[in-house]
Formats: sequence, C-alpha cells, structure tokens
Amino acid sequence: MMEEIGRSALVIVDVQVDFCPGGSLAVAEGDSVVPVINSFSHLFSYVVATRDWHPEKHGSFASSHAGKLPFEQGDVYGITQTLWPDHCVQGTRGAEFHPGLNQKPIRCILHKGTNHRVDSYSAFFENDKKTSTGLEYLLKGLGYSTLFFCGIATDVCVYYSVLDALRLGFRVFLIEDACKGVDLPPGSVKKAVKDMEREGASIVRSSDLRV
Ligand code: VGL
Ligand code: ZN
Repeated sequence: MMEEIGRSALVIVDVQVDFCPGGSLAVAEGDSVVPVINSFSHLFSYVVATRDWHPEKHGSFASSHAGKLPFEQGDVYGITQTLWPDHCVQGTRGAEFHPGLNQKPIRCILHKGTNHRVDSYSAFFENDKKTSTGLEYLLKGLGYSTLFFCGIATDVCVYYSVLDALRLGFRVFLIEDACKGVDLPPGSVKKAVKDMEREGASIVRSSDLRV
C-alpha cells in the first residue's frame, strides 16, 4: 500500500478541541485519533485538514432554536437535521486543531460550516447538497484520484465526506482506527462504516499504512 500513499491525498476531518474530551461536543476518546494520525500523515504527498468553523449563533446550534435541546432534530432554514451544542465557533479555542495534531504535513486547511444558514457535514458540499466547498476542484486539479480519510466524527462529517468523495468518482480509503464517532443513537458508527464500505470505500487500518 505504500506506493499508493505517495500518490494519494489524505483528508483529516475536524480534529478539533471541541470534538475531544473536555470540548463542547466531545466525542468519546476523540483525542485518541491524534497519535494514530500523526503516525502516518507525513507519508502522504498532499494533506488537507478540515475545520468545522461556525459563526456565533449558527443555525445548527440548539441554542439558536427556542425550546430546542442539543441532539434533538430541528429545522435549519428548511433542512431537518440534528441540532448540536454550540461548538467550533470561529476563532475560539474549541475551534482550534487538537494541540497534539502534527500540523507540519498539512498543505491546505479547509473551513466549513461558515454560512449561518447552512450546516456543512461534508468536506465537499454543504448540507443543501449543492453548495461546493471547492475541495473537489482542488484535489482533482492537483491530480489526486485516490483519497484516504480519517478524523472525527466517523458517523457525521467523515461519513458525509466519504460518501460525497465516492459520488464524485474518487477512489476512497477509510482508515478506521484513525476515526472516532458520536455514535448517537448507539450503533451509528458501525452502520456508518458499513454504509461507506457498501458504497465503495475500502476500510483499512493504520497498521496497513506504516512501513
Ligand atoms: C460535526 C456535528 C456537528 C463533525 C460537525 O465534525 O462530525 N458533527 N458539526
Ligand atoms: Zn458543526
């Protein structure tokens, strides 16, 4: 697999303080992906890292909806989705990369979820399914047809990013032990991995990447 990696791009999804223990939308053991990602990120010829990067009072926050609690379903300007605790507010500590993440190999940082009215789970398209983030053109323009994915959350932003990448014609690998999920309801992570595999992603482990 090593030769493949040299010609592939790595997409690190939302490895941010708020998604790790102590953060406002903490994913259990979210920080455990950090040393795993650090063990292979330098092997890729191109690395993109995404950051969830919401303005204050973002439409996806439960606090923006009177009478709604985090993790309930709600209407975000016409799109029904999960409402979240306030998280990853632009410029705050919670929106920073986890301090242990090796940022040296990162060539491009993509901010998403910046529009107050539309959430963006996928790194490629906002939740309206049509507003592009530009990542498709960046990666295709650079000549990358194979992408490896890791990060947080397996069943939310990693999931939607992988499905979009497959739809866009990329060859996709999911590095399963370099991802952690919200898992609400329980079983969501398992189901998400199964879906990604069924749609064409190859599920691999970090030990497959190291020399
Ligand atoms: C995410 C929930 C809300 C994620 C972002 O990065 O998976 N999850 N916003
Ligand atoms: Zn978010």
